[in-house]
Amino acid sequence: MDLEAIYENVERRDIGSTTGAQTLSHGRDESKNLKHRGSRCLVLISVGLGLICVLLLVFIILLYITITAERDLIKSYKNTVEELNQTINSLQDKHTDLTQKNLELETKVKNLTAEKDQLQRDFDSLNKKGLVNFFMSTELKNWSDSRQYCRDRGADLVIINTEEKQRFISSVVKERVWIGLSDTETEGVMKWVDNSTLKQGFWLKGEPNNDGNEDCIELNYNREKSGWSPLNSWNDLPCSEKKKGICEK
Ligand SMILES: [Ca+2]
Ligand SMILES: [Ca+2]
Repeated sequence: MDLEAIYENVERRDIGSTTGAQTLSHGRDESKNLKHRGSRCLVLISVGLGLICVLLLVFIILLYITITAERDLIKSYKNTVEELNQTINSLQDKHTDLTQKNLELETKVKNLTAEKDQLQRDFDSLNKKGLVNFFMSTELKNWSDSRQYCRDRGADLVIINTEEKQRFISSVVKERVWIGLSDTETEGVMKWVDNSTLKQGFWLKGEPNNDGNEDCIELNYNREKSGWSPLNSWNDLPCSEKKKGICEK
């Protein structure tokens, strides 16, 4: 081998050695670039996932708020409906009560109308016979003052000398009232205000009993009283007791 060939070989080896080193350095740079790109991708993916998580969280919170608000609204509607139902039920009960009371009142009105009609017939019947000219005093007074009340009005306490009159007055009065009978002059001798003596009495059972000192006569309206009947309703009482009186013109 000559010298020129040797030099040529050496140059080639140098050139080959330099090219290999450059190739190695270039490979290292690319690897670094790849790693760098990978890190960026991971960061971007992480940020993207984080954003998605935040958005999901916001969405869930908004959904929860919406559902809670709707649930409260439904609850409120439900309460309102229940209150309305209670009010309707209460009104229905009141309506039923009022209907019942109305029916009862109608029945009472019918009964009172029938009673009034009957009294009117009795009144007309008595009027035809000249038996009616009664009125009741308006104040509670003792027997003498009640009599004076009647006399001041051109009348006197009533004289009841027939069953028909007794029945009529018993059916009219709604409280205990004085009649024109007493035994103030002589105990046990009953006299009417026209000074005539009693011939037929319509006494309650056990009366007159002059219990203590009872000289003035009342007509007791109380139908619940033992032994009471339209023809058994008189009682003697102390004349100082205060009652209304039945006057007769
Ligand atoms: Ca007496
Ligand atoms: Ca008595």
